[in-house]
Amino acid sequence: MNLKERLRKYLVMGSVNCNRAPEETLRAAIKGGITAFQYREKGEGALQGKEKVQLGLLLRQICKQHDVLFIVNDDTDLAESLDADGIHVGQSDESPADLREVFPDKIIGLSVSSWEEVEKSTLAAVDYLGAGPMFSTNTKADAKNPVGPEWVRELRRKYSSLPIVGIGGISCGNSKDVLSAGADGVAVISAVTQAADIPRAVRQL
Ligand code: TZP
Ligand code: MG
Repeated sequence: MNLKERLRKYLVMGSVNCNRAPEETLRAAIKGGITAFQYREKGEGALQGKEKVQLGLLLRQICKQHDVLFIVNDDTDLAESLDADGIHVGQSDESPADLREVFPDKIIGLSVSSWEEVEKSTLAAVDYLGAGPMFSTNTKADAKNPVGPEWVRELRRKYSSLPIVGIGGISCGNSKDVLSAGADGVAVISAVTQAADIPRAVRQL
């Protein structure tokens, strides 16, 4: 599978997003067919220090067993110690150019929500873009305003071959709008973590 295919169904989560054990949520999502996972241990009540690493090791191991791509949000030390396949950063995190120096071989993902953000980023150091928020979301407290699938369409027009995933407020009902705008995949938190039937939700994305 190439990177675009591996980003088709991308679950993002940490312990605070789960209403059951995170490893059970991840296993159920894998059963449904996720292709990528991002460990994003963030927000109020998030695990810290050793506990954050412990849970990361467990989730990392599960992804390895099932050949699911394992990406770490933001934290370079954690990406290193979990032997992650990649790291995902936002606009106020370490820059992709600096990350590329430290991680010549890891996948680097960058969130972008406007042309201004694209222009100030070194896209040559980026393997895929996270475009969003697509729709309104309650999951991320400091989420920017929704930019809609039109943002994916604009990015795709300019970057014909760069892998792009939509993120933010994506559900089983609206994921097709993101994909038909040109995204290679959809990244979701609540559509999967809060689903009554997780494998079914993943199949419908
Ligand atoms: N980045 C932009 S929106 C968002 C992140 C991490 C939250 C996505 O969560 P949900 O529940 O899929 O809207
Ligand atoms: Mg960040």
